Amino acid sequence: RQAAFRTDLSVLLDQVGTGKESLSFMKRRIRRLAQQWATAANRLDSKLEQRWRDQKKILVHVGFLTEESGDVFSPKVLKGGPLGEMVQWADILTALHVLGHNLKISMSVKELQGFLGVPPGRGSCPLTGPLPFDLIYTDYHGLQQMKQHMGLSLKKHKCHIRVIDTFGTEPAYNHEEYATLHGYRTNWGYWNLNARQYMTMFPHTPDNSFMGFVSEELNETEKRSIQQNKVNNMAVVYGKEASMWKQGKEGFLQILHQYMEVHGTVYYETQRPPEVPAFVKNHGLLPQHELQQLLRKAKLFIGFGFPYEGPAPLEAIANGCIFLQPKFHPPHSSLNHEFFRGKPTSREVSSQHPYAEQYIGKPHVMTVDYNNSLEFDSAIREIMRTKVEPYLPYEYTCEGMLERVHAYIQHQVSLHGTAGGNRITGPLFVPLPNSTALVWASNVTAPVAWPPLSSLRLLVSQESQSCVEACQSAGFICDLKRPTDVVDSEINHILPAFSVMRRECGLQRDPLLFSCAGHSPKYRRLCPCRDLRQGQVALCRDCL
Ligand code: U2F
Repeated sequence: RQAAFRTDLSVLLDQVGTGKESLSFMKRRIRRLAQQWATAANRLDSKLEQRWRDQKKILVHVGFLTEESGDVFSPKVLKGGPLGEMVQWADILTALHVLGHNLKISMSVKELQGFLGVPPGRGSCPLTGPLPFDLIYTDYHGLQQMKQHMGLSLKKHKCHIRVIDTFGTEPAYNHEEYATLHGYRTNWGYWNLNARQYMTMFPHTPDNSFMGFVSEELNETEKRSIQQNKVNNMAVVYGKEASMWKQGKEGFLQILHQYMEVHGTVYYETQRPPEVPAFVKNHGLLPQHELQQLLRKAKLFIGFGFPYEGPAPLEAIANGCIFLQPKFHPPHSSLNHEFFRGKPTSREVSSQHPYAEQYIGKPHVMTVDYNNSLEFDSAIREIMRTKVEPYLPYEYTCEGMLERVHAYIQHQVSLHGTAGGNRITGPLFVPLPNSTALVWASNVTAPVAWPPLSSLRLLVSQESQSCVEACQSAGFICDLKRPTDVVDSEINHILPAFSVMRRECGLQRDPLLFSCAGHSPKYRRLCPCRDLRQGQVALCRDCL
């Protein structure tokens, strides 16, 4: 069946259910953004020019909100706890509904069993018949629950699963045997999925798919009125929980206070949290739409280093604030920071919000060393002098998210670990030049090609450089998932690469180990990169 765009969200709102603060939060968000989604649906509809879109049967099983996983998030919704995940799930549900798919939503193991056709009370009895869904969106908690309740058949149906995974999973952690042998085993990884099946909150690593979420887009009238009503000396602090204000913040808060009126939205029950200095005007935790109003007036949104990689900075920038954040030197990662420890990635987080730093940057984002009070002081003065317009990258608009999710659903059809997808044969790599250079693929065949091979560029990294960096520095994005011919027997997530000492090329023989992220001083990586759409990094130019 052909999928038809939907602009009425009432069926979706009923499906989400009631009885928990998390669900109420998600429904308030869905209602508030309904008009934006409808406009975006109409725009994408005409952009796609009647193209055929398959209607898919989709199950969304939100594992972290199930009682069976402990649901630690719901009780904290009104108390300053994490909301980023709920923002994202609300938007995923809306995108799937608006795109016109046949959606079932499960928030408990019982509902999951019901939808999968596993008889209740026979928990470990595997699903025997065919999978009644084309796609299942879940998270790591949900994956675990599905393993328990689908037993062996999970293996068979694995390619239909998409895992919403905030911070991402790198191939070396995902590959069970490799992770176990080489010290990459964590609580979360080792599911042996295709790394594209993990869908992240920001485009962290091209090894995974970027799912994202949305932020409100302003029309021209709203933009003008915001710019007229900006209060040049008003700052809002990023941090809704008192613990985010703890320790070592006094120095730069004092400097900030010399120039600006400081506002906060810190949750409190009866008394002002002692961590929040008296000069801060604390509004308490605000409903999302009231936070947007506050951000419309403020000139500066200032991060203290935590939470990492949340939605709020994008909302602030979209409402015309400048986002000031600390640079992390050395970068934070699972190797040196408690928060990331055990997460299946060794990605180096260079600041509180690397996406804001690397994809948006000045004048909307300033990333400075907070330990250097001169640098901090001059940043504040620069912010007060700088005029900025509200800005929202296309990939975080409703239309951008719909476009991306549409492309994934229609094109990412056979995501399984072993070969398939694009097959590249023949001499791919010409002799290595001393400097990084583009090398064109020749003798290429591609039975199934998405992204199309026209978007492919080959590139050689420097020693120690990953393919993420090598492709990025040439204005491309890494797209390392194309099985190449085997000439090497070593198992290593750095391959394909050129060994500097041995002066020889090694290609990757295990499709699950293709990793944009891998790097080593002993190797120069061979990096398939692809072109990208302006403001939509997940898609190549000819990918729609
Ligand atoms: C991130 O989670 P957080 O929930 O801490 O992320 P934030 O950027 O603070 O914001 C989430 C939403 O909270 C809303 C705001 C954002 O959309 O509009 N909000 C609000 O409604 N009222 C307020 O007073 C203040 C904010 C990240 F998203 C998670 O993935 C991480 O687990 C977490 C820890 O790094 O950080």
